[in-house]
Amino acid sequence: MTFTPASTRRTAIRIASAAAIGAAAAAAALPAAAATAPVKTISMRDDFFVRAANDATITLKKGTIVRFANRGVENHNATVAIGPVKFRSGKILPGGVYRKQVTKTGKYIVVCTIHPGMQVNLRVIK
Ligand SMILES: [Cu+2]
Repeated sequence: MTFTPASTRRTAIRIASAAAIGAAAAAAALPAAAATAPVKTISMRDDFFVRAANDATITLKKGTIVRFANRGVENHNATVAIGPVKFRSGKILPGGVYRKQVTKTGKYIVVCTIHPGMQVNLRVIK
């Protein structure tokens, strides 16, 4: 299949439009109050949650939107094993992101149920 320069241009415009629509849909999915909320990205690799070596617990302010970003090549998930609010991401594909706004203070132990030992501890403070 060959592309003329004109069809290549159209394709590029379509892709840009789809990206804009996707971003708008993602923004609409979050509550209005979340628009100004702080965001903390926690990367997931094969097979661990990325955190500073000397930081056993990641401390977050209540209201923070946590982005669990799968930067590995395997599927992962973020599931609260122990915590004041239970949430489970479901399968996060490589390159995928799961967002969760933490609205209750306390200690959360978040695991990936696919990989035993894959865990991150969160402390949510006022
Ligand atoms: Cu995993």
